[in-house]
Amino acid sequence: MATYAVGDLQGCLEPLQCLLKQVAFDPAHDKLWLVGDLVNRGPHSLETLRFLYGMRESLVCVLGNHDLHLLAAGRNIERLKKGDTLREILEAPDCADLLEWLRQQKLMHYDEAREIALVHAGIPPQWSLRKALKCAGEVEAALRDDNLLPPFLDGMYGNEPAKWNSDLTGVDRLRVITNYFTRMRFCTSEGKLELKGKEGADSAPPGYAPWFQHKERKTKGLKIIFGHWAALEGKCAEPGVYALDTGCVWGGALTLLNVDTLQRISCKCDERGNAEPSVAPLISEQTSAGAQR
Ligand SMILES: [Mn+2]
Repeated sequence: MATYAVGDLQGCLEPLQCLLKQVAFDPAHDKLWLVGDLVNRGPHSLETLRFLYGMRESLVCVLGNHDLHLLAAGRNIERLKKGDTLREILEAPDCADLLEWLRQQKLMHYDEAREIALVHAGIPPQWSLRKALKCAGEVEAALRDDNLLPPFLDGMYGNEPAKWNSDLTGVDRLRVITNYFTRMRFCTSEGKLELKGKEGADSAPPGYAPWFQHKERKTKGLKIIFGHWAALEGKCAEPGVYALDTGCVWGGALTLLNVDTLQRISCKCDERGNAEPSVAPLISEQTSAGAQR
């Protein structure tokens, strides 16, 4: 019985299958945690979603911004943008089943025994574990509620409010929670978001820093696995914080992390997000918590 976490798939099925084969993944006994962004941009979004749906009993999945975009486009196909590769899902005969499964997934998973959290983008510095779980739960409840889902999906886009405030209500409240969990990279120590920057950790605008780097971050001591930030190239110097997006869809690699041993395996990808067959998966050990170079 092993538990693995895998980085942003973005419709890259080949490298996922390559890695699962490499570790002899057994869906009957092993668990796979997904950091979200299962689909979009890559070559096989529909096949990836079907593959995951077929092994859903073995998965723990948190949603990313692209997954929420798929759910919103499922309500209104006009929301598809240039570069999106989601149309094949929306036109598939099993679309309803796939999207119904997707909306049941979480924004944050917490494994109590291991004291590890799984999120797509991050947890803002001003939130404790308890607060983060409570806020994630509010969005998860909206996703599962037939009456709350449409106004949430219609109103979730946008960068404001930039900062959490417990007095927020309605869709504004859900939007800032969603932006923290699924889009955040840089913020202030009070959790004011800067959502434009996508470059590396050292490219923060003045007054901002990567969410995990703030000294007073309330989830210090908790292990956190996250994706979303391909420019980090899987590197995060913050102890106990594990970056898993290694940009498979951008000609990088897909990375699988053994949650218990912290061993990483990567499958190199070509610029279309397919596995490069000539390159054997790279295995790297992570002995100390944190620094992964
Ligand atoms: Mn993302």
